[in-house]
Amino acid sequence: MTKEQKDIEKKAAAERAVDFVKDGMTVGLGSGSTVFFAIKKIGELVRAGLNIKAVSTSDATTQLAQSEGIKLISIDDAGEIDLTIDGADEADSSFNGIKGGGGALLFEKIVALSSKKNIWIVDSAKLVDWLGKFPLPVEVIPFGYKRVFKIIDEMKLNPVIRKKNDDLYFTDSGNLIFDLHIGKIDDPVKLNEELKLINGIVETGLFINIADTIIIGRSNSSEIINK
Ligand code: DER
Repeated sequence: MTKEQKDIEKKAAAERAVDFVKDGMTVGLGSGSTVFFAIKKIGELVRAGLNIKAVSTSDATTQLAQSEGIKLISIDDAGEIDLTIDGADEADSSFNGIKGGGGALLFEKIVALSSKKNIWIVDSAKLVDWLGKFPLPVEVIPFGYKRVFKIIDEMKLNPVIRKKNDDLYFTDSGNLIFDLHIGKIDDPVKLNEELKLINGIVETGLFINIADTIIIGRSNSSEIINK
């Protein structure tokens, strides 16, 4: 699929997800190129009178939401979030997925876990039979990161430290990302548990049992699947 075709599907899925946003809601805004279309649509509706509060998952989303005139509140002021709309890098038929391609996995997971309902919006290429073709991002604190790298390397999970140009990539929380080139992940639940036991790993991009609904762009239409 070309980038143009993917963008058409992303937009179709994103705009369908915005139909679930209702007046008075507190809405979690994910991050990335698919959520971009949802934030633009929500911005349009806000300017036409929709009254919502939103919680952002990244600096980039904060900037975009502010430029669209969407009222943002902190996650701690939000209490329970009614609905979060986010993208994913891969999603399987058990509604598990990989996120963090854009580096926002930590805040995205915290916002998702604070939400009554989570909708993922994806182009059709992201719906997969099994997770792992997309390298699994894990967020690691900089202190002692080489030790964490060695442990993951010894687990044969093929970590690559994410870089931006030639420099280390840092997340909005000042952490590093390791991208794990695993290939087929046979047991995502077990792998997530194993990784989270390693001191220094802050969060993994495995989102297990979090999405309630996945909206898949299909050409310029969309399909909704519910758990
Ligand atoms: O970084 C992230 O977790 C993003 O949400 C990612 O999973 C989806 O980004 P995309 O919509 O740009 O592909």
